Amino acid sequence: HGVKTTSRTPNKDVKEKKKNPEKANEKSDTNVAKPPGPTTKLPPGEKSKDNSAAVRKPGLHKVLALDVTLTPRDPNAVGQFGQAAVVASNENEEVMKRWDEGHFNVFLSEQIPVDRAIPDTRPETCAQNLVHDDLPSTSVIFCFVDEVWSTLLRSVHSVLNRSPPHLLKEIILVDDFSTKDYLKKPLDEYMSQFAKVRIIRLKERQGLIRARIAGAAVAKGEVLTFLDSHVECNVGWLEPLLERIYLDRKKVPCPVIEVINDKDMSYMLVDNFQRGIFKWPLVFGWNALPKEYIRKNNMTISDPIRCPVMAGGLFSIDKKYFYELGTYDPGLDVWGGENMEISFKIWMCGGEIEIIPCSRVGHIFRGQNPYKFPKDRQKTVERNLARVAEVWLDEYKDLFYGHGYHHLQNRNVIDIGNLTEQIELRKKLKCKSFKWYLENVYPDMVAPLVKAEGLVFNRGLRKCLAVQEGFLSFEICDLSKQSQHFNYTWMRHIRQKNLCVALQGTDNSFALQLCDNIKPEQRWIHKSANSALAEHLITELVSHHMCLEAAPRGDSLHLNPCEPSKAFQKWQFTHYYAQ
Ligand code: LR7
Ligand code: MN
Repeated sequence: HGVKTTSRTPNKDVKEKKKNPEKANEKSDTNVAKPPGPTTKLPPGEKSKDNSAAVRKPGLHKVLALDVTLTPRDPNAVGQFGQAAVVASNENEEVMKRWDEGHFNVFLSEQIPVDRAIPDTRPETCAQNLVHDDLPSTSVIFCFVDEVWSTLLRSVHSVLNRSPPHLLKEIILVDDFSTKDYLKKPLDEYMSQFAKVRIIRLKERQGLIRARIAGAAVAKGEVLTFLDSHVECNVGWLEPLLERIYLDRKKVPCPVIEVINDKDMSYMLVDNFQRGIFKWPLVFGWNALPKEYIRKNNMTISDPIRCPVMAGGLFSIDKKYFYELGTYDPGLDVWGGENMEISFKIWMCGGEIEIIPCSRVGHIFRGQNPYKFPKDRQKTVERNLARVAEVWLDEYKDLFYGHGYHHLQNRNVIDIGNLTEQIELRKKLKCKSFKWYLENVYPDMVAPLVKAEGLVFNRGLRKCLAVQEGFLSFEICDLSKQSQHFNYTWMRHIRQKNLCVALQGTDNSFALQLCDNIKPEQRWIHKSANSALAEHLITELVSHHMCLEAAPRGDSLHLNPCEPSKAFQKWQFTHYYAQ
């Protein structure tokens, strides 16, 4: 729960789309990605350290398809042109041995040039698109902890090789207290070849959220571009992102995230028209834009796609704007939830999140995090999400807690830290409500505030639950009587105003109590129509199944062992919104 499980499903293997690389008769001096590597030669095109922009007249130009690797030094190298690479069967053991270093094919990655070419997967019109001559410059920020050497280098090279130099202010590597030796001196030495690359070392493990904040703090570019440390930026990736910010500084553009296969390292295309969404309880996912929406807006495959939430790792944002938004909540730890936080914050406080199809970056999707969590992984992510829910979801936070996170509300057990500053920030920025966000940004999201409501009909008794002078009773059902109206909430409460049906004391009696999210005696499980105990109200107070039952004379309520066919244990609400 609450853990990002989405791995993108690629649609086609791009190599089929691509013409065969012409044979070049260069010598094979492949820059293999073996650590520690400082002795390896520079790929061509990276020798010049100063690429300061010539004086340009403001105007428009075609997106620069800068790619020194279009005619790579070694066209026959393993994995060249983003193709799948195979490992000889006698090397399989080695592959498995190295796998856990990064939770992908580390062995293979080392044999692939750090500056390999990848297929240009942009929609065809992208190369013809015009962008402004005077785009803002960017600092590219890579945070990493114990990243694999070859992928870290390939990430950096892809930015150096495929970004117009005058737009790339610098590359900032934020080392989040890595434990590997090759990321210390050898990395310093290797990166010292590149005037634009700076390394920042955190003195203790901060997690990716605070590591990004640390990177932003020293960045000199007008725009911040965050990337994961195992990516390959594609041809022409940068300008379309910067162009959006140039047009409106409150736009937060993301590239299309393509798939670098974790087994064979091939570069794979993903489906068009995908946007980032979330499902309860704040689980990120991809989903295709509704066909109608595409038609209604006359969208082509290269048009920006508005996204309710971003995946998290890859985006550009105007630096000043990032600070106006208060960066990230620095109380978020290690990994997870920060993509929800920044997404809600951007939309609710006046910005926009877009995927830009003309900007494409490959990312290695891994089955597991290859680094340690200082505390329990699950608990870390849950706590982060609870912070986000408390600050941004308003009354909808019940939907978050109601989807398997009831236990998170017990602040005696789970300390989610102080939220005052975050709540103050939201007020200061005069951000809109979560209701506004749902209605305007993510209208196809189903988010009923209660699971069911109306009369609570007992099948055996054929009467309805009612409140009379503060006590529970039964009456002839009458929709017009407010005393018979109850909500069945995400907190699993049977609720009328601020009163909840509760099991009281040890003598099996019932009462109305002030609703309290933590008390198990107020929680009733009401199962879906096609389960064995459908319509029953099962108390959460005891571990074995005990059900709420009406006495046949209708003068009292009891708690009895659940029986699937017992009509006096069956309760029905008038309207159901969710199960
Ligand atoms: O403690 C840490 N310190 C770090 O510096 C933990 C991680 N990191 C670094 C890490 O080395 C990596 O470069 O932070 C980066 C992201 O960590 P990953 O690659 O383990 O994350 P992920 O790709 O599994 O997860 C996605 O969700 C995260 C939620 O917190 C972040 O937002 C990631 O950036 C994000 N990645 C993407 O959006 C790429 C596409 C994945 C999808 C969907
Ligand atoms: Mn990642």
